[in-house]
Amino acid sequence: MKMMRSFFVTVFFLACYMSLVLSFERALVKKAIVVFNVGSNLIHGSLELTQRSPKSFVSISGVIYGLNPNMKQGFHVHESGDVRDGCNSTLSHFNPHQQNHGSPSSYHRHVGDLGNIQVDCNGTAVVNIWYTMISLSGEHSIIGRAFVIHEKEDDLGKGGNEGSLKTGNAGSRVACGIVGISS
Ligand SMILES: [Cu+2]
Ligand SMILES: [Zn+2]
Repeated sequence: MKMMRSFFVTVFFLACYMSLVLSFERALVKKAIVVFNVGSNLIHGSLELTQRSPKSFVSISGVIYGLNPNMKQGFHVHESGDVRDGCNSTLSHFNPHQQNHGSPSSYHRHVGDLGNIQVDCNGTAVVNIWYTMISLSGEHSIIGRAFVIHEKEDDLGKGGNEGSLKTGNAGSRVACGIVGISS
């Protein structure tokens, strides 16, 4: 009789545990989308973001048109997805750990520092890359924040001046898009 009881108690707790795990799994975002529909009318395109699990890298792929031919242009995740004043109201680079600006491979960097995108001679950037630090869930989640493309090249914090350690001297914000959950 006692054994029966402990068996049912064990089954009950296992079931509770499993449903908890399953609901956690359902809450995870695995696919997101960024449409560059704010800023310059000439720039358009979108990026697909995928992440297998909260600890794995985020892969980003897509094409952006209407950029500056043969240039590198700064590319960041900014803190907010508020575009009421265009890309200017998306606040600064997403920086939950109060670090200086850097490159995607620096130890000291903003979580939102994604470096530059390379633009070809037609003004098109083909993006096919993966990044660590950013995530689609948890503390480093970028859902609801914004991807911003800048006018100029990001110096990755190596410019030797104050601006370099804040923004990478990438100049004005030419286009941006909010990170949304994929349909
Ligand atoms: Cu930026
Ligand atoms: Zn930064």
